[in-house]
This record gives sequence, C-alpha cells and structure tokens, in this order.
Amino acid sequence: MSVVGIDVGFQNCYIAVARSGGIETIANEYSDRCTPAWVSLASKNRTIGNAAKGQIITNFKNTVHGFKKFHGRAFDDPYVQGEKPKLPYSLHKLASGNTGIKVRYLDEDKVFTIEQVTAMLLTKLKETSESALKKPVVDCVISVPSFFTDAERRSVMDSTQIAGLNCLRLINDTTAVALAYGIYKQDLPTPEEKPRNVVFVDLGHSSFQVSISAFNKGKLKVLATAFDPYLGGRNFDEVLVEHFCEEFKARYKLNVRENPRAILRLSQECEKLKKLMSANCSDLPVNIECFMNDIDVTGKMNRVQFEELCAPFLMRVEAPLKAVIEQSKLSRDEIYAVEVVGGATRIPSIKERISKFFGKDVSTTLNADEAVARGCALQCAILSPAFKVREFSITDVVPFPITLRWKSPTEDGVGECEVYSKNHAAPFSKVITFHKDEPFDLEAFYSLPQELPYPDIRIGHFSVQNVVPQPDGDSSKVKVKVRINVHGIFSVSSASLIEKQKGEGEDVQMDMEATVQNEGRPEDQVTEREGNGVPGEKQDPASGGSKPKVKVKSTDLPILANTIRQLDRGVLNDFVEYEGQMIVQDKLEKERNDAKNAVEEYVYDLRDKLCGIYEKYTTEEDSNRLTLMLEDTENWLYEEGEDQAKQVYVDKLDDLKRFAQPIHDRHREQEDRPRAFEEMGKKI
Ligand code: ATP
Ligand code: K
Ligand code: MG
Repeated sequence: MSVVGIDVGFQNCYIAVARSGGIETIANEYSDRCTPAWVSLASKNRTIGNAAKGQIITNFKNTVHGFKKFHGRAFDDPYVQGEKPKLPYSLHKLASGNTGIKVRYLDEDKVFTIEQVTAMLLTKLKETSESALKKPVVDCVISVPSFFTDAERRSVMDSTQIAGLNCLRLINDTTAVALAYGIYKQDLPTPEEKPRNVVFVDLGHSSFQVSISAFNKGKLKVLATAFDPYLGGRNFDEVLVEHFCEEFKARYKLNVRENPRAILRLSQECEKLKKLMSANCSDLPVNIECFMNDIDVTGKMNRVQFEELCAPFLMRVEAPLKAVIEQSKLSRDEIYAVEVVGGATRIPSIKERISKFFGKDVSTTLNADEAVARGCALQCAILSPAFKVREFSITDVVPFPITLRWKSPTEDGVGECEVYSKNHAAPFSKVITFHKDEPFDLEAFYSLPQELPYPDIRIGHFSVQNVVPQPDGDSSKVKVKVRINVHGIFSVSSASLIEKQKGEGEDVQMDMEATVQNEGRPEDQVTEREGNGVPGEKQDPASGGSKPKVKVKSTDLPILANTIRQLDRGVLNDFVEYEGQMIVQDKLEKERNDAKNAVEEYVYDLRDKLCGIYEKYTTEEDSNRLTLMLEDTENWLYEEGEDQAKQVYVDKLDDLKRFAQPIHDRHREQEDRPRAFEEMGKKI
C-alpha cells in the first residue's frame, strides 16, 4: 500500500509520497513536480495538468481552471457570480442550485459538476503517483484551505470518491505545513515544558491562510487560524492585466477585454512579470507579438509601480495576522518563528509586511511549494498501517462556530445551543441530552455569518427518528452525538433513546431541555480510522469514570441527514462509473494516437535509413518503390489518415514493415557478421 499526500492548489498541485528514506515529492510525465490544476475537454478525450494548460489558447472555452472555490457553492453565490465574467469557459446553474461547468466534450454539450471536474484532476494526480510508484494508489491525504466549510469539504470528499481515492483525512493547508515543520524537529519542548509557538503563513494563488501552532515533543496543537479567502497571487496578476489593458487601449487603441484569447495571453505574461519583479527592482519589459489585430505590444513596469498599483491588496495582509495572534492570546515575543510558504509569499513586499507585523524575520526553511504536499504525505504515513513513522498527534481547530437549533415547547418556540465554539479542538465528539417524546429535527448552522466566506450559513438538517415517550408517559432521554470528524466535517452522528431506570431521580437535567457533554478528549485520528468511535459511546456518559456502572438500556435511533449542497448518493455512484468510462476513453484515445505516431515515426526513420545505412542493401527499384510508399503514407496521414481507428494505423505500419523487412534483415545480417567473429575470437 502506498502512502500519498496531495496538495490540490487553486493553481498548482503537488504529490508527495512517504518512502523508507523519507518524504519525496514526485514528478509527472513532464518531469515537473507541479501539476497545474487545469482540465481540458475535447472531442475525443480529456487532457489534464500541463497538457491542459497548453490548450488554453486553442481550446479556451473548454479548458477549465480556477475552479477550486466553486466546491460547495451555490451558482448564485456572489463569488461565483463575480468569477463568471472573468472565465473563458461557461458556468451553469445545476438543478440543485450548485455550480456546474458547461463544456463541449466528445462533440456534445456537457455539464460537469464541480465534484467531477476536481475528480478529473485527482484522477490525473492518482495516475501520476501510480506511474512513479509503480503500484496502485488508493489511500491518500488531501489538503484543503482551513476556511473550507462543511459543504466545501463534503464536496471535495465526493471528488476523491469519484476518482477512486480513499481519503484518510482532509487536512488544512497550514496544518499540513505545521506537521512538515514539526515532525523532524529534534529539539521540541517536552510535554511538561512550555510549548514552542510557530506561525504558519500560506499565500497561494487564490487565498491567504495563517495559523499558530503550539509544539511539544510528539504533538502539535493548532491554537487559531485566520484567513482572507479572497487574497492571493491572482489578485496581483489581475491588477497588472487591468493596468496593461488600459495602457494598450490608450497606446494601441486595442479593446483587450473583448478578446478572451488576448486576455489569457496577457494574464500569462503578467504572471511572469510579477514573478520577475520579486527578484528585480528595475524596469522589466512585457512584449507580446501579434497580440491582437496583428499588432505587437510592449510595456514595462518596475517593483515600485507594482507595489503602488497593488496597495489595496497589500494592505489586506495585516488583518489575518492580527486576527490570528489575538485569538491565540499570545504576545508577539511568545512567537518562536514565522514560517512562510505558498508561491505568493515570494513577493518582497508581502514578506516585509509579515516580518514587520511580527517584529522578526520570516523563516523560509520549508519548501514554499511543496510543504503542504509533504505534510499531507506525513499525515498519510501516520494514518496508514502500512507505514512506520514516529508518533505525532495533531489537534486542529474549528474555524467557524456551529450552532444547533430545534423546535421547543418554550416561550419563543426554539431551542438553541452552540455546540462548537470558534477554535474548538477538532476532531471532536460531544453528546447532547434531550428530553423528547416524539421525533425531532436539529438544524445545524454557522453562528457567525460575518466570518463565513459565503452567505449561506446552513450546514444541514438532521431528523432524529423513532423517539417515543416512556411507558409512564414522561418524555424520554435522548442522547445525541455530534461530531467534527477527521476531515473537519460536522455531523449528527448517532442518537439513542435511554430507558428510564428505577431510582434514577428526576434530576436537574429534566428542567433543561438540552445539555451538552464533552466526550472528554479530542478524538484522535486512530480512533477515527478504526471506526471504534470514542470509548463509552454506547453507555451513559454519566455512568463512566470511577463510579460503579449503572446498567442502562439504550436503543439506537435512526437519523435522517440532509446536508446542504450534498450530491445525491445515487448520482455520486453514476459519477464514479462515468469517470471510469472517461478514463477508458482517454486510454483508448492515447493508444490510437500512439499508433498513429508510430506510423509517422516509422516513415521518417525509414526514409532516413534508405538514404543512409540501408542504401547498400536495397536495389534501386525497391528503394524507389519504398520511397513512393512512404510519401503516400505521409500524405495519407495528413488527409484521410488523419483521424482513423487504432487498427487502421496498426495495419498500415504492418504493411510498411512487411515491405521493408527484407532490407532490414539484410542489414542486420551484415552488421551481425563481424560481431559474430568478434565473439568467436573472444572464445578462442
Ligand atoms: P491556493 O493555495 O490559493 O489554492 P496554490 O496552492 O495553487 O493556490 P501556490 O502554488 O502556493 O498557489 O502559489 C501560486 C501563486 O504564487 C501564483 O499566483 C504565482 O504567480 C505566485 N508566485 C510564484 N512564484 C512567485 C514569485 N517568485 N513572485 C511572486 N509570485 C509568485
Ligand atoms: K500548491
Ligand atoms: Mg496552496
């Protein structure tokens, strides 16, 4: 079994694997360790990653990128609506209200859900890992932004399932980085000592995340997270694009905004320029040939101008830094180090601002591009029984407080209780005791709308079924277990009805409608994986501990869960099957193309040899005939042979080979003769 960690970035994806020698980041078929988060659909196949990015200019309407934050989002979501006009491909409102992507695929109009699109990317990453490891890859750990909500996380989990992956944990980006930082540190304080507090900053292409973790030997505890979900490297690219659009309009009378291809090319150039400006202060040029209407354009920019233009975005760096330190209740001198990762932290002005805020130099000891993936692989290694790695426990936090609401016989008609506060430890289970005489519904939602990255505060609706009164007519005690699981996803995970015992006093709880009880300790990942639940799950928590155990009879109650934006399970299964079909289609298309290329290569190769090494072994007549045949084949490849079934190419190649074989054999014979003598010579 292999142990794989995947960083699915908005722009760049990385895969790391745990091997006996340590963690390694693996390269794809382009020898590139970064696989762009791009998917391109076409009339015969899909291309994913580097090859898809190459399609952007020629097939821009069907080349999908920048889709990571459509997970779990309604089509009507303001972010989605804001992105729509900027995208070269079309978004589509699905019947469920979710965001879909509309493209031409296999010569048909096709709408894919966001789960399917990410699954395509994951399929590619899975294949890349499999060809590097030379064995199947199923188990993995995948990173998500720390601010991803339930709907977003569930949506990513569905993608992993469509791609045939078994995701052992969705881990927050900054937590993965913290793990990559801490696990090999030999000098962490002992559990009794004061922990070492480290700030982790990740500025990627689309978002800004900050966290503070407290380290002791063998463990890390995230104290707080903060973020700007809409600040990333792409904002700086957009500022530059905007600037040059204006400039080219004035200087060349070009309306760049109206030309999606030109915008795409300009974006690519602006990103390059932005990166160059990180290393240079002087004026840097932008040159694009045949940009629009056959006009070549040029422009320039330097770092000072860049920082002026980007000031509104640069200013947004501070707020999350402030938020995270306030929440952690630490003073700045209690911060041991500030580790920065993510491509956009290479912008000098960003680094300066971070370092100024914390009053210390930022550390770049981690690999800015690969740290997230490496952390994921380490987490996968810890979770996988197939791998031995030092124990390291991770406690993460709940990013947004969660409240439960239910109908209640009280005055205002509703009962409410915040089950998870902000920065509550996660994963974590709790038991809530209700007193009910009929089935009831629990509504889960995020209690602080202003903190959420989008306006929909709903998490889901959970119906606790089969609740009946006690034989004496009193309401029953119903214990409901809620949890934030290892992926950071909330659920009402189980419920049971506790039968009243003789002598069990009409305790104070009877007056209160609901009481929350912590399960005592955070669930660690091992408990989670083995599916044991937390000890004492089935018994009255009150009876645990040192008190003598009172036997209580409890009956499990079914729960009907209805979570927001969740794909229907039947539909999900169809997607699993469809992804499989697309994989087969891609494979067939690849084989067909390979067969075609083989014919082409053979033609070129044979032509070379006919005028070279084969010259001696063929008659002029044969040579002429063969040359003609090769010419015909070449023409055919460009005409009716352009688009044929695989077998047609295979047959064509066989025909050529049959004709050329005698020449080839004669050549071989001659070649082998001296060698054979040599061999004999050695033996003697
Ligand atoms: P996210 O974390 O938001 O999902 P991501 O993980 O794909 O996105 P990264 O790979 O961390 O993002 O960073 C990509 C961003 O970093 C891009 O905007 C890229 O232009 C930018 N970047 C990379 N190198 C440099 C550099 N030298 N100077 C400035 N920006 C850079
Ligand atoms: K990345
Ligand atoms: Mg990232």
